[in-house]
Amino acid sequence: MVASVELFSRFPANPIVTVDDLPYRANSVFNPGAALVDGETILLMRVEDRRGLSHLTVARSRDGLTGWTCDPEPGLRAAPERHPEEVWGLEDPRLTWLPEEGHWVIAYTAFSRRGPLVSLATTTDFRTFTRLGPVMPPEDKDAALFPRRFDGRWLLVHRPTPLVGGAHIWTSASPDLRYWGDQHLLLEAREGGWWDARKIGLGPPPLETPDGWLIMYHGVRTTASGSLYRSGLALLDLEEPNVVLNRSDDWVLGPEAPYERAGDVADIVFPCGWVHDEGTDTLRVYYGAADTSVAVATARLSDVLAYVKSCPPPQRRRHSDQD
Ligand code: BMA
Repeated sequence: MVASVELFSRFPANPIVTVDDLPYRANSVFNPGAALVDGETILLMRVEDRRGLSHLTVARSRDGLTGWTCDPEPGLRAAPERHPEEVWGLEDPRLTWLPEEGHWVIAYTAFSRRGPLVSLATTTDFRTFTRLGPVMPPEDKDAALFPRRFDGRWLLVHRPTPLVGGAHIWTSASPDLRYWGDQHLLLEAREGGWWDARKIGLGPPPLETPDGWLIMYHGVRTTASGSLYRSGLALLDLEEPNVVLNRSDDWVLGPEAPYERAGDVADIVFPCGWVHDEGTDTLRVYYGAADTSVAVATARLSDVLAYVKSCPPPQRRRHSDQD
């Protein structure tokens, strides 16, 4: 199914946060997680310092589009003396509010000597943070938690990278956010010429809608001049989120604007957060542009759902679901 018009509109004043908006010197700011806290939109942004290592810094805005103020100091910085897995920094946070626990969970990439892995931390106010520690061994990234339990267990979406066979999106379940099992292959990268061949990863956390869990994921296409990062959509069953109902064949957001096409890493859009404004039915997707700045695109959630529901069910390449 092809959407007749572009679903997402770029905010005209993009990029909304650049390195010049930070109150301290850094190289770049990108790939933010997003949260709505007391009506204020919070971005937890990946900031790459002038060593090349990343930490996470908070920006706040009343309307989620303009008037961003960045905190004077990093919110969450690597602590390699206590957490050796963070030796090369913290990257790409995704934020999920857990009503049952009364706090946010941040799933982020800790860049260890053995490669990137998934770590969790919690916060209530985005001022103080508590680490839960690593939950997946390397190489594994692009993780986010569902906001509630299924059959008594939390569910984490993540993207391990095996030596062979491409990098696909999996889920793992846990009774306590600490011990994880029951791994399930959720969504496969396609093959050959597809925009999402060989390597995909979750974007923002799954969004609960009456039609199912909406997910946005990035797909990577390797070309002679580098990688192209674009994003597509899928819909998961509301009560059995390991069941994929629909998947877009087309990407819905790809590098087009100058700030997405040129930067530290060219031709990257990398969404890590979104906020749904129920009053206006507006979905705001926050993404890193060219690994250099933060941008936002908006859509009507009802249009996005109508589109994804018109997409076909996913095709499995193989019939055994764990190979
Ligand atoms: C991925 C991650 C992202 C980055 C993207 C494009 O593997 O490292 O943080 O935005 O590559 O460089």
